[in-house]
Amino acid sequence: MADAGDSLKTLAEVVAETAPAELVADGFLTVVSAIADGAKHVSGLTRRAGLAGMLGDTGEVNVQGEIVQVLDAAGTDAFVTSLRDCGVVAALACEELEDAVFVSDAADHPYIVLFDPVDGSNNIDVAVTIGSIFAVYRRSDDSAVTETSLLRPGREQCAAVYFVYGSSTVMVVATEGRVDGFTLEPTSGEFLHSHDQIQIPSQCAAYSVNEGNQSKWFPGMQAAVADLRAEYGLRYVGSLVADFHRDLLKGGIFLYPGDVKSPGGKLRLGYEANPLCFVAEQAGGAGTTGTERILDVQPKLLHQRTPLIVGNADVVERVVAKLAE
Ligand code: AHM
Ligand code: MG
Repeated sequence: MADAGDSLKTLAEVVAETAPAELVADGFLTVVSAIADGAKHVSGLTRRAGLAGMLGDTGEVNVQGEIVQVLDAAGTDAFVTSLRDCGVVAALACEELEDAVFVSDAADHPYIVLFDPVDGSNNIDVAVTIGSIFAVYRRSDDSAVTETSLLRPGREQCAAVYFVYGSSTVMVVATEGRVDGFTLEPTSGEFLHSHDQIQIPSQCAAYSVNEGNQSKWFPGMQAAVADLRAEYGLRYVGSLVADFHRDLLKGGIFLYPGDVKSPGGKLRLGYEANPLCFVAEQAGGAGTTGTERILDVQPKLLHQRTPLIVGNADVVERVVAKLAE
């Protein structure tokens, strides 16, 4: 029986045809392929986690103060290796590593990548959807790359990529004005073009927040979520990338606010908020801290955290207005 996948374009074909010409000329396909290769490896480990020794933790604590899961460490190794060795990445930074990795200052290494290798680590051991998230920048000039070169506002991203390792493995690639989805065909190992030019649906279908934190929220956020609760259903996976992916395809809003315990929020600006807000904006959505567009925040620290509200633009606006009351 013919499979629908037989007629679908590959990731390489779509990127070559649709990515901005100046990116393609500068090796963009090489970066995207390096990211995809790492993700295929992580997807394979995820699918047989309990058989491949990928459950449990390493006993170590990372720079975020979080216990490192075995898959976090394996994912970090896979993506650091594929990006460092791909030949066009100047520097990279990862949620799991305290320091950035500097690869080359040569002009033919024009890309900088910030990433979360395994998002939703708490869900690994219970076989719930997890993912990986990437922010891609072009160097602003040919001068030596330092940690300051990595502290870029999200609006300067040239692309953002994420993966969900869920009921299928899906890759989403966003460049200026365009978002496409690709599904991993397990037999050939190819990502095939399954979601053409994604736009967030105009109707918000659900809100997504850890309601267990309600007592710690500031009064404005309590009022804003009460407003959402009165109108929408609740969906919360507890893996940001999975919650975001559902919102992108079905309409929705995701919130992880600051609270009295962590006023600066939990999620990371560079590895999580910036890339997902870039995707959201290219798909017609919006992302904010509550007072500022996420993509305009000037990072001061590599591992900076941020409050995050992202999804349907009109509903994000409604939350911002409630917070300002
Ligand atoms: P991480 O697994 O990369 O450390 O990400 C943090 C995760 C997000 O995926 C998710 O949205 C959030 O933390 C869930 O937090 P909580 O368990 O506090 O609701
Ligand atoms: Mg994460």
